[in-house]
Amino acid sequence: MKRLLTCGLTAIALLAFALAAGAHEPPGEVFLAVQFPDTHVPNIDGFDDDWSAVPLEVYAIPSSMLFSVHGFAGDDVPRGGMDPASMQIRHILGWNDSRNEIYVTTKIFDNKHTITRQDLGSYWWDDSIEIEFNPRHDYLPKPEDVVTHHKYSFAFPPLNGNFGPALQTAAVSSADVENPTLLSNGSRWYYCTYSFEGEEYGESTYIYEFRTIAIDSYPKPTEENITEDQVVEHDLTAGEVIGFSIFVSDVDDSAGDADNRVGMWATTPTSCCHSSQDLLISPMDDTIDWGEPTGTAVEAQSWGRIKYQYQQ
Ligand SMILES: [Ca+2]
Ligand SMILES: [Ca+2]
Ligand SMILES: [Ca+2]
Ligand SMILES: [Ca+2]
Repeated sequence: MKRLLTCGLTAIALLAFALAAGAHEPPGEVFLAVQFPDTHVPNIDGFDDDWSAVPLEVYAIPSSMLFSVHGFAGDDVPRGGMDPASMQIRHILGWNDSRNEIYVTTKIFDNKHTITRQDLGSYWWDDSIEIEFNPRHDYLPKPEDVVTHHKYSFAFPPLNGNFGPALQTAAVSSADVENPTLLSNGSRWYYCTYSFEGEEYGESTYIYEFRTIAIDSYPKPTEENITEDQVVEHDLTAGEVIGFSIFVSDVDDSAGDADNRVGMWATTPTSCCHSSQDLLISPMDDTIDWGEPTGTAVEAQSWGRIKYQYQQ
């Protein structure tokens, strides 16, 4: 593994190619999570300037790679077949070994950002993003006794303080169990926030930024929520493959009283919700020039954030 840790871009691409033989969906494909060095862990502030060193041609998942699922965008829509006048999407995934965290940033152009749902829990009736990880990579069928697929759902800006299911407990398994309340946004387990340019509820580009500690499993909650000490962390390791999926729902014109999606764009060609894409936890990529150390990520004040504050 030492040799892997010092290999560069070419080796990472070859590794992904070699792993693709065992890929799930889409067949033969492996997506890459870029490894952030300790000196450049992204500051989760809703601005992606701290991702600017990441080569997009290697690590980004653009609109052209996404699939229409569940028919919201019409029948027989080809891969990458979204109308760029209605939506454009770019995901990037990353990870850091010391913190054992996975990161996502997603940039979405939308001709009309809509938050109008009347049922607060039905976040998918609004423009929303669903991020799923299955670090154990046990795919399907899901285990009976423990939760190993972890789903994080967000519809921003918050509506009456709510941005996801069950009043701010946005982390759920995809097994229809009660949401563990300890997994609330902003806890050490995960955090998602956003910024936007353009009209908050109109034509705009939203940037989402997300972190989560890699979770192997926790018991299925029954009548009581699980406790923090029941959560088993997954030790991310360079060169391993984990499961993930990301879904983006597009709602443009809606009175907020029904599911009026005009698109659901996914990394998977099949359906929500089972972390069915293979994600390579990439070795350190020596071809990336990360620039000067950013100091402690928590205290770092990005230029984007400073600019944003002046806009308020
Ligand atoms: Ca950031
Ligand atoms: Ca749209
Ligand atoms: Ca590790
Ligand atoms: Ca929309």
